[in-house]
Amino acid sequence: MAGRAPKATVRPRAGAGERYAIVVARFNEAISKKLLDGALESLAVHGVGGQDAEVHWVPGSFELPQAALTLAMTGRYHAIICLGVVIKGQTPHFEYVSSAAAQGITRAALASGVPVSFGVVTTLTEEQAWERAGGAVGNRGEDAAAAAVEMARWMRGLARSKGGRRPNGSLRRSRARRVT
Ligand code: DLZ
Repeated sequence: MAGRAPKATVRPRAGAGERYAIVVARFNEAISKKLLDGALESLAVHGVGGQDAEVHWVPGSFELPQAALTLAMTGRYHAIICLGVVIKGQTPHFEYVSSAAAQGITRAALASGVPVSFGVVTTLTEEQAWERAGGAVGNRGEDAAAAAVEMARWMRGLARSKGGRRPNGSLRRSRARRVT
């Protein structure tokens, strides 16, 4: 399908020892839950069991960056997955919330050195949001989880190839504590 990444090949125990945190915004909860279902299914496809995926709910997408950065800085996770649904209303709130989420999530990743993926659906209508939460256009939660896994594994590989010993894959200058 256009615009969608090819599915990863599943290797047994591919996700052994990896831990992920999923932060989900409760605003537009019925749709957010579908994104969460997609993210958990994607992690399972990539060999990450349910016990290695911790789910944290926050009030809205505006709160995603702070939660993501806080979780990343614990050093417990190989990547963080952010999920939310921002639907354009009658006020400029849409722009504030969606741009705060996008910029904040970017900053959380760069400040912590831990991959933080962007699974926030931003749409003009509720129908468009449903289409991107397991409907005709796919599931952005699934895509965000796959991106988090890919980045986490790329960073771990890079750390190993450079002789680093950081199990969460973070680079030497990262401010995040180690995964134990
Ligand atoms: C207030 C608000 C509005 C109007 N719209 C959304 C939305 O479409 N999606 C979303 O995730 N959150 C929304 N919020 C809530 C804000 O994200 C935030 O939780 C509140 O402004 C409190 O900080």
